[in-house]
Amino acid sequence: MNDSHVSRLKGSVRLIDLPQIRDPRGDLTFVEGGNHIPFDIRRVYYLYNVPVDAERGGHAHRDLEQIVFALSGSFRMRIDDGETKSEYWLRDPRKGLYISRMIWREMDSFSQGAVCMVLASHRYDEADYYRDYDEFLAAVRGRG
Ligand code: T46
Repeated sequence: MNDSHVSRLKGSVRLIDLPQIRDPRGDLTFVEGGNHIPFDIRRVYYLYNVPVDAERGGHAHRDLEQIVFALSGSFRMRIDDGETKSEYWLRDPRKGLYISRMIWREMDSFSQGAVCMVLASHRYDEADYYRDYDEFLAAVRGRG
């Protein structure tokens, strides 16, 4: 591992804190385009009814940037830039995990009733995916 790879993962994957309005009626958090999010939001999707033993992800994106939230419950995100691996447990709806392009991600350990919401920089495009890890590694190391 060298410093350039460490800093690539540091800059490419980070937690984003959203505001929280505390209220006895229930808390409120909001997301503003052009303020909290480092890209224009072109798509929102969410995962729900996820079995606790499910494994999702297992891919990287050529261009897509995303921010992943656990709106309810919790799950683990394993992150890999081709050199450095890390993991995040998402369980706080105020904290989103920003993931830039060319980062492999895997998701597991979903709690019962977990809801994952994702803000994405582009509309869905299967051609943007690396779904084969070796192909991703070759690309990220400059051979793809
Ligand atoms: C990611 C993680 C967090 C669509 O038609 N439109 C969409 O917007 C999406 C996201 C998926 N799909 C179709 C493509 C597949 O036929 O839904 C099916 C399941 O997609 P996938 O296996 O990619 O789902 P996950 O949960 O493994 O991954 C998704 C996102 O694809 C991915 O970008 O980072 O959630």
